[in-house]
Amino acid sequence: MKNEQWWKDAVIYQIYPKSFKDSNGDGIGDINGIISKLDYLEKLGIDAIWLSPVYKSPQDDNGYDIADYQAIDAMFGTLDDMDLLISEAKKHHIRIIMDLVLNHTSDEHYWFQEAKKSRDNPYHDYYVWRDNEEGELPNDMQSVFGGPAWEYVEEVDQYYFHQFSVKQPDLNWDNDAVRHELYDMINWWIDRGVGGFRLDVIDQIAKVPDLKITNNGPKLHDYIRELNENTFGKGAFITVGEAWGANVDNAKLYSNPDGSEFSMVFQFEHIGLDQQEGKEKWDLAPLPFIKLKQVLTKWQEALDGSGWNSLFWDNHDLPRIVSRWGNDQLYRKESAKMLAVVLHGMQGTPYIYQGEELGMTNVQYPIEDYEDLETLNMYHERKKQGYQEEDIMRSIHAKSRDNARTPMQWDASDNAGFTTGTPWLKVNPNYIEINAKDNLEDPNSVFACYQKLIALRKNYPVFVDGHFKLLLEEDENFFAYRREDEDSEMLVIANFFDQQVNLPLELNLQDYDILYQNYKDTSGNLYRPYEARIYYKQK
Ligand code: TEU
Ligand code: CA
Repeated sequence: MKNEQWWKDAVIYQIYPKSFKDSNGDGIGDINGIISKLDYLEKLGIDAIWLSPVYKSPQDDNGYDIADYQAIDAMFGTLDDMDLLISEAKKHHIRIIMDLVLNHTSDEHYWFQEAKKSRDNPYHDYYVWRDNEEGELPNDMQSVFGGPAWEYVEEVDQYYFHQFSVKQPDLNWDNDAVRHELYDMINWWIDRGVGGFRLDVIDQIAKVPDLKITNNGPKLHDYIRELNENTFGKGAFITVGEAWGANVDNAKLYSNPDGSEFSMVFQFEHIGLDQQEGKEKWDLAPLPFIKLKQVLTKWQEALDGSGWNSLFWDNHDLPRIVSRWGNDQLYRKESAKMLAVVLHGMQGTPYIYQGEELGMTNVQYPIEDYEDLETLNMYHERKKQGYQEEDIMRSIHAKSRDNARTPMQWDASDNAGFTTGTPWLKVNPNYIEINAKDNLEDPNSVFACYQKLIALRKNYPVFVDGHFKLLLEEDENFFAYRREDEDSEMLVIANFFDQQVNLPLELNLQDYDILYQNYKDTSGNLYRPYEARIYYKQK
């Protein structure tokens, strides 16, 4: 059971519940909304839903600040609704992957409410505290969302450590009691029938603030193995750790085929390429295309046989890929499909973020329309530092997390069919042209492309086990590679840009079948803007 790796040919769909589908008109997506769209997801062909947090939360960071791990937030529904989602999804052959935020809780969690009362409260040591010495912060560490990573609490005359917002105090993983409370909670979810877990910022749990260590602390892999043994290691669960500090060496530990840690990790090396080196994500730089190919190739080669890759362009923290590395105007559909082909042809488990399968795009709102705390904190900080308004807004339009969080576009009716009320975040005005209903009616839609790619993965083992070889490494236009196993060979060839180009490869095309093409026809070696094809032959 433990070694049953069902997730190797699986495709995962991420739902950001607040923005997926509202069932009761309060403008906020909810669990019943998700249940009402299971048919849609089954049609797409996905195997599991990664559900971003639905636990009880004051929503300072949209649920990544958990006040009770064993309760559902009223705005999303009830525990009964959650149980129903798990069982209804099962009928659609879909498993539910819960999002576990184990690095921190909300400051409104009972543990923290107790912890801050006094130094000898039994929960005090659940968090990371340092004494107040003459009004000085323990050190100059900064939180990910801006400002100091330390916050003073008068009752105990100490500072607590928070890597994220002030309302997200870090849990103290060096305390046995904390770890075992978390294991009990995870087992409680396992008993409810979930299919796996995504582990938020898991590489930051073993922090050592006195040495200014945030991720990859010395005890990290001991803690992960203990977590595994006490919980999901006992069954055939899919587990994916989020690790901004992952490299190919530690990824082999995280995704060790012996099953001692996780199924796989989310690594972000490709995601950080279009920013100025050593600076923040807001400091934009053009995508270095050759480097992108090198980075993805490095991961494909390194983990083949000794680990497992997760494959993604998008998630709830990232801009929409078609607006980022595609062309969301003239070639929106072509480039969305090309990006899907390049990603889904690789070895690993692909993740689709809600709306990606429709070719949904970024938004360009005035600052008043943004909700994300990271975006708003950065705006105010950079204003103070004297940045130009238009430069700040350019960064927000390119990179704000709200690009991914605008409501799902279901149809061309008011509010894109997401809600009958007022949506919590403005709907992208392009929903009239870009929506699920139109996609479903069009056999050449972006949706149809994703559906096809998922089906191919199920039917051609080379998608799962084929070795990866990059072709045309130095070519400035093509992203091309070969996948090969004992019986077959597959070629993925994609023109990554908006110019028509000739493929500089000698191929005996009569030998191959075309499994997928994103234009209606093909014309030999000529590739039109963003044209992508998948060739296949049996040996
Ligand atoms: O994200 C981890 C993380 O480091 C992000 O804050 C990242 O730096 C940022 O989003 C890039 O824009 C996870 C969750 O995915 C994110 O939504 C949470 O806000 C964060 O953890 C805290 O739980
Ligand atoms: Ca609702």
